[in-house]
Amino acid sequence: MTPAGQFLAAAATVLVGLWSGAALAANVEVSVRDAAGQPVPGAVVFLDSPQAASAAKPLQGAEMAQANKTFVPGVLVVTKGTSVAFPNRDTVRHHVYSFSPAKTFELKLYTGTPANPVVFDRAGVAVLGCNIHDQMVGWVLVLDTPYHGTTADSGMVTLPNVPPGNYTLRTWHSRLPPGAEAASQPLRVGAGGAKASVGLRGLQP
Ligand SMILES: [Cu+2]
Repeated sequence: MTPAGQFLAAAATVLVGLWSGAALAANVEVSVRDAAGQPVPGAVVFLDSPQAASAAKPLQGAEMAQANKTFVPGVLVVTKGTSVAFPNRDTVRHHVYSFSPAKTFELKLYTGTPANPVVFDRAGVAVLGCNIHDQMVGWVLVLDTPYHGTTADSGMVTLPNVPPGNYTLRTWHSRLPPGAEAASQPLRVGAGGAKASVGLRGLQP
């Protein structure tokens, strides 16, 4: 190849790099409504694809606290492989457990923060309870994608920095029946992003 040809080839490589890189990542706007057409706040919306799975990294500093005999936050969203701390901010002891296939574990009667965090290494939903306080319930949603968000009171959420591609758009809510799959629909994201509407059925009161 001539020097000029080498230069052109290098320039083309740079252009291809820009074209396929994050420069084109765009917003995905999702609106979630229930069977009656009302906005659904607190729905977790996420985009799955092989590319998304390879881009997912464990989160740092995740925690599911207990305060005033409730789990805080009630719903914790993490990516696969994330270590979650379970600090008890109450003076009473808690005994946290999950029997869910996504993560089965037990933190026996404790105060303060247990020495070992719990590693959530499978995608899915872990439902948390406390042996002492039956009313306590919490959820850890473990995802295999970095592209996720939770709807606001308007039922809307914007997922930023999503690369173009074909995804499965999934929507989960803690008011779906226990063990229910997240709702799913295909979504194509173009260079200018995408907008999607989700109708979430079967929500419990
Ligand atoms: Cu408790």
